Amino acid sequence: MPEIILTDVEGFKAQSRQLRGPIGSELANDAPNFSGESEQLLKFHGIYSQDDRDVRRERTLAKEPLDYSFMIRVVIPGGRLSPQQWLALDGVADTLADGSLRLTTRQAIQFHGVRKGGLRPLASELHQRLMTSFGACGDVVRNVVSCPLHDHSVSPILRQLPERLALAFRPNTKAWWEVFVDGDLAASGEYEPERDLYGETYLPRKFKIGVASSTENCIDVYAQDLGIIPAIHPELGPGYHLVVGGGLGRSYANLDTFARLAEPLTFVLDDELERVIQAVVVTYRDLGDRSDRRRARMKYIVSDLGLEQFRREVAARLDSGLRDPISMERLGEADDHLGWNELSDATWTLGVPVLSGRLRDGATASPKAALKSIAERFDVSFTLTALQDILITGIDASDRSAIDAVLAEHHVIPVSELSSLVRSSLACPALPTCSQALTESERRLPEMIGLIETELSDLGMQSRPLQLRMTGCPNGCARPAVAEVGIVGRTKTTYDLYVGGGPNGDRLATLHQEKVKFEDIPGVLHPLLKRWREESHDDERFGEFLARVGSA
Ligand code: SRM
Ligand code: SF4
Repeated sequence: MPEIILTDVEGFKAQSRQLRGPIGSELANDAPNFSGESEQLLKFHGIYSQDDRDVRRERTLAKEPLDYSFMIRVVIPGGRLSPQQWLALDGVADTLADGSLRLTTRQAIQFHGVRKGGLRPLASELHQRLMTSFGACGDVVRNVVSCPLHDHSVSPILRQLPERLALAFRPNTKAWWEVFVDGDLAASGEYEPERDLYGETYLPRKFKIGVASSTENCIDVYAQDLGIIPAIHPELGPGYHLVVGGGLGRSYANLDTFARLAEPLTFVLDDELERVIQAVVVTYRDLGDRSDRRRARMKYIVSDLGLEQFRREVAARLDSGLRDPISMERLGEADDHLGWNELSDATWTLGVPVLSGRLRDGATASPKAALKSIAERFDVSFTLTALQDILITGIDASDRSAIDAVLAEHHVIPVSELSSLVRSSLACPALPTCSQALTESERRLPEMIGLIETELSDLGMQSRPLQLRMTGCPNGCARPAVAEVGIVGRTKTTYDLYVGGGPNGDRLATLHQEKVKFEDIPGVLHPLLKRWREESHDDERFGEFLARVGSA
């Protein structure tokens, strides 16, 4: 057997005293950044070291230090926030970050541009409002995503599931609290043991859980390491389908990496849920590749072993065996939950679109100020969606017109006036913050939308819905691998164009053309769009059409 050489990160975790490492002492020094070891451990605390990539080259040439800052990601199970929490996050964006709140594709919030000196004040703000950034990143169970509109009154169990799972799979370590909130405790030198689920070296990599609706797929449940879909067993009654082995990241540097959709593992009853998920996580902890972080995700175990052998591994870690999966209905197209919706408890929700999830006030509209005013004046809550938008929830019918008026005063465009492309598009942050970006995404999304809309309108197809997702590299953070049109950064000036996924999220898009220049993308799409116009059935979606006829 060849010797397995573990990655450096495995060594950092093992010697970190439950994720403390040198972070505390480096926080106190004057440097604007941290050592490589601390940078890796900081991820577990939801903190990414970044530098402004717009000025990286000129600073390097001038032999000046890079412009370091930090991205902080806040864990928000199911995306649910009280108005007090929203106001605290809104304030932090202005006082400690770059003035924006970045709603993510996993119902979390990111702050960008935070300086080293702001890390502890920011953690204190979160702590005071019962929030944390711990576990938002790192090799642990990540923020649990969930369909935001599991009906309040009909399904309190589903509503509570993200929080319940977040608690069930949270690491024991108090390192975040100790390092960032109450530094004095660090002096005691005593550390709580980590729970067996994680051990001293935690998981091989991140682990993502998502709870879908039973009818539609707004969270992309098949892109999760473990997806949960509410269902009814013909004999046993209500429970959940569990699907495993999804993940969309790929790496050009490792051709053994690929996007993959989750497959059915089993059906579980509600009181079996944590136990079975724990067995899956333990299987991953034991069998995941700790010698190559690019191939360390659970999807590669499922793929390498095959689903049946993976099921046997999970069953061996359960004392009760694993029930066979039952047949599954196809989930419907993702509902973006935007606009006004009445729930069965007679409250209303208003879904407010946020392009690329970047909430900031600008010259033409001030959506951030509008949401702040709504949080201050009305008895409402907030729920972030996995499609980078925000819902105002728990609205009394009598407040509807006043809330519409606040949004109008701040020039927030009503959802009825948005094109389908604007409504459905997602883009990852990419440049200038993301260290892995090969090229632009969020900053050039409006331009790309404009180009494709012109193309659609020239073909007389502006009213046909089309789903667009764009990323600055193949890690796939805006999930382009399951989109109808996925634009994936390849080099500084080119993108790979994927087509044929769709809003049901159950089909991978296929590579249509490699290394296309930004401005050439609409032209490359043109023949496909034209065929769609000429050969599709009535309301056939672009992705369904291409899956039927092929994109060659
Ligand atoms: Fe992601 C890494 C942003 C959802 C796959 N992702 C990153 C980093 C932290 C870059 C880095 O490692 O230095 C990005 C931070 C950029 C910045 O400046 O803010 C980043 N990912 C995001 C967000 C903010 C994109 C967004 O537009 O909202 C999403 C935050 C989610 C959250 O709240 O937790 C985000 N990332 C995703 C998703 C989608 C999902 O989970 O539904 C994926 C694809 C699904 C999957 O995991 O396979 C995804 N991100 C990755 C990967 C590839 C992992 C792999 O399997 O190889 C990386 C690279 C890595 O981890 O080293 C990555
Ligand atoms: Fe960065 Fe790539 Fe993720 Fe975009 S897809 S945020 S460029 S890691």
